[in-house]
Formats: sequence, structure tokens, C-alpha cells
Amino acid sequence: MPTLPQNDFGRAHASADVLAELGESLSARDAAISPKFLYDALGCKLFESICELAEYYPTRTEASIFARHGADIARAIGAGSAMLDLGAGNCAKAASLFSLLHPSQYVAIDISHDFLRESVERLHQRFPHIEMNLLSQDFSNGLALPAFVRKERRLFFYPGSSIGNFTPEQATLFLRRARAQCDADGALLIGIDLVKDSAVLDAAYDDALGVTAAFNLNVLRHVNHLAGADFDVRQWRHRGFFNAADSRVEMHLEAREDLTVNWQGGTRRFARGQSIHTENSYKYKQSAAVGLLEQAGFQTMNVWTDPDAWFAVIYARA
Ligand code: AVI
Repeated sequence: MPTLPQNDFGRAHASADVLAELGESLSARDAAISPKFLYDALGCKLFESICELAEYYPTRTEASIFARHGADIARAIGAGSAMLDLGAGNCAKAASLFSLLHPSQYVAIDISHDFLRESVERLHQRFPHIEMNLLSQDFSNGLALPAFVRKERRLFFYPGSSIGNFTPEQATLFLRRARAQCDADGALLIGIDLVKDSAVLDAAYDDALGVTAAFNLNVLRHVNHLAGADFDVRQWRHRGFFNAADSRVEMHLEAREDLTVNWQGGTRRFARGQSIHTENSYKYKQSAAVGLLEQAGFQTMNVWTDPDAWFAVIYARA
């Protein structure tokens, strides 16, 4: 196994910060759990399964854009970037572009340490000529890049419309921070999900097999682990639907009965039907997606979409 530089930011310890964050959001008037807690080791595997579902169109639609426009995308970017994969997961999306983009360095960044480590080690065996590093950190509140990350020709790679899991304000701030980590030759390659028929969106986030339900419910097991909570998964029901007014899909967990939940340092009663908000997934019009990147200071954009305009891949220069 190759030895890879790493840190421990993402290990699943119940740090005081994590406990405080969970306690605060569970006690809020509108109870919530941050979507970043969806991704423990099992959550990552469930998300991988979601990506294979017929209903979950984003993964295959984005892949079809890369397959169809790969040569154009590679021409726009050029070879030899330092590719920083934000939310790398199993690293499969970046790996599928290596033969087009020929990065000189690959840095996989994600919150789930063990899953990321296994992914990068596997990848390094397939591509031993590419320098690879992993960085396990929660980058949702800013990105700390150590000295081993090259400064020249940084290419932030942010596929899968993960940007949609931020509010537009948070997304602008996040992208602005990424841009601030680029020299003049830096850039961003991002996938953004576009607004479409609400029936398509509803099905994508509430699939027939119940994989998304399991993914959502699993956050309760993770919170039990992190915060010593006593959530009983069987007492909760998954909800996933498009909120057209706010242009976002929302995921919630709804109490099936009156119940009480305890965690380290807190307790709360939930009445039947009351819910915990676990995720937003914003959907953008193409013009709004470009506007978001401009707001963050990016310029000179190339946009590629699928024939139905369900998803956009955008290359934006710093
Ligand atoms: C990771 N993220 C872009 C996914 C999404 O579509 O918002 C997470 C997800 N939630 C439910 N299904 C997939």
C-alpha cells in the first residue's frame, strides 16, 4: 500500500464542536441535522447505491456530459493541473477523467476518513504515475490546504451538484473561498443540477426501493454514535420532495409517533408528524448557475449540458 499524506480532521470522534453543533440544531425550533452527517462509512456506501438507481438521474446525466463533451472539456482545461477533488467519495468521477485531463497531482478531499483512504489507495495502484494525496476534512466551512498541495494550475473539481447542498448564499461564500485559493491560472470544473419537472425530482429523492430512505434514516444511527443519542430508526419516516418556491429538494425525517430523544447534554420531545430537516438540494436555472459562479468571482465560463438540459458541467476560470 502506498503511504499517503493525510490528517485526522475527518475521523468520527464526537468532538466538543460536533456535540455542540448537533445539540444546537436538534434543539432549534425547526429541528435539523446537517447533511454532512449523512456520510459515515455506511452513508457513503448508501450514497454510492443511490447513484446507481434509475430514479437518481444526476450521476448518469453528468457522466453522459463528460462522455459526450470530454474532448472539448479537456481542450478547455489543458493537461497538467493539480486536481483538487472536493467531496471525492470513491474518487470514481475524477478517475474517469484522468485519461482526458492528465493531472500532475490529485488531492482527494472528503469528510469520511476511512472511506477516502481506501478509495485513494485503490486509485493509486491503478495510476501510480500520478502524485496522490488525501485530505480528510469538513470543508463546508472553509478549506485548509497544506503545503503539499501545489499552488500552480489548481483545478478545483466539484462534481455531482454537491454545491446544491449549500444555500445559494453559502454556495457563493464557499466558491469565493475556493477561488481565493487559486492563482490567476486556477480554475473550477463543477457539476450543477438544473431545475426540471417536479415529478422527476420527487422520484429521484424518494425512490421505489427505499435506498434514499435508508440513506436519510442512517443519519440517526450516525448521530447516535457521535452524540450518544438514542434515536430509534423505526420511529422515523423518510420524506423527500421538491419545494418549487425555494427551488430545492428537501429531505426530512418525520416522527411516526410521539417520542422523546435524548443525547449527551440534551433531550427533546417530538410529536407525531414533526420532522427533522436533514438536507436541501438546490436546483438552478442555467443562468442562475452561471450567476452564482460570477458572484463568487469566477469568469470566462464554458457550459456543457445534456440534450434535455437536466444537468450542467461548467468550467470557470479564476
Ligand atoms: C451529494 N448530493 C449532491 C446529493 C444530492 O442529490 O443532493 C445527496 C443526496 N441526497 C439524496 N440523494 C442524494
